[in-house]
Amino acid sequence: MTERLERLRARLAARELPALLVSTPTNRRYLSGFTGSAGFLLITAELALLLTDFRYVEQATAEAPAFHVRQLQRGLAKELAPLARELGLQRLAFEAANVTYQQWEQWQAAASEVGLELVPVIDLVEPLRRVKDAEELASIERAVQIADQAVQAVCEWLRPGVSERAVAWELERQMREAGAEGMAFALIVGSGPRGALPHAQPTEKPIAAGEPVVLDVGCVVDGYHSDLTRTICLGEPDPAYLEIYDIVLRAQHEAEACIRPGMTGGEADRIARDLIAAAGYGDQFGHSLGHGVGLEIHEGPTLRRESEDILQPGMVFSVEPGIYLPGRFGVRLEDLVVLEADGVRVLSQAPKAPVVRRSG
Ligand SMILES: [Mn+2]
Repeated sequence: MTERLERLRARLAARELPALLVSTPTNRRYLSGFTGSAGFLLITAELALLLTDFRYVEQATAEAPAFHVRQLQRGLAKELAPLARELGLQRLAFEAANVTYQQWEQWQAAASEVGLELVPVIDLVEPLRRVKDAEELASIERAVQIADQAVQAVCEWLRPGVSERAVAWELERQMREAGAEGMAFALIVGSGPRGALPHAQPTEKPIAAGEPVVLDVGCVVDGYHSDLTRTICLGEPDPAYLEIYDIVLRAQHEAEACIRPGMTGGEADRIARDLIAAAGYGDQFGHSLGHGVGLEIHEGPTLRRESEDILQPGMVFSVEPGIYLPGRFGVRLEDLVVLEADGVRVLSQAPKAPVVRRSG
């Protein structure tokens, strides 16, 4: 944590910002270790304060040893002016992407009382989070493993006639029982034509034999997320499905084989996109190739057409090409990978097979 704080201070100094108020929960956790749901960090070149309410003082003190914990009695808006006066703050940067308009109005009123200038900033902490350290990677790998095992178990358990919601619940149950502290997002189960909706929420629709099913699952371990998509079919598939599956699989393989450190997210995206376009389905791959995963399910870097994010060793991101045929079906395959010096290492180990055939 101390090292993270020092890297942040270097960024503050480079932008000539004397102090930063951190209000984004994931940034607060990343910088301090504090896992509670409420509180702010106030960081200057010398100070590291964690401001939280009565509920969290003891927890914050234990979890964030690099920070001096202070109890907020009346809420930050009311305590900002005296705090700024006490600390002699003249300029305070705040995270523009994580403040409500109402909060900003209240802070602004308090700041003007004491001549404090509030400076909106974006992407000050987030870039630090892109490259994972060994401990973060271990948590992600555990979350990946739990999702892999759940998908594998559910593929063995699944029978025609089971509803999408029952499948989602079984996936969730498996992951919870394997130690997940939560789901990474509302799990996606889309069967038949519903698989053409990239973010289909599970319904009571029963899954029929021969229908492609998109399963997009993930869980949380130590605050870190996993994200895994497999497309399966019970029983006899439509030949069109197998053809599409093969294109998506080749696009994913190609991207995983060719992504290198130093590429931009846009260049990585293009590897898969060009292959899918050449097969005639460019317009049916309407989302990005991937996204960073960590304390948030979607974070930097972004692997989309126009992304100029430079891919660096230690980054963890998804590689998830898909083709969606409205009214018919969809196919998406998603792995989580970690970028290493010579290319990606694929973390996801759930089998990739277009057809799950039942023997009975
Ligand atoms: Mn994803």
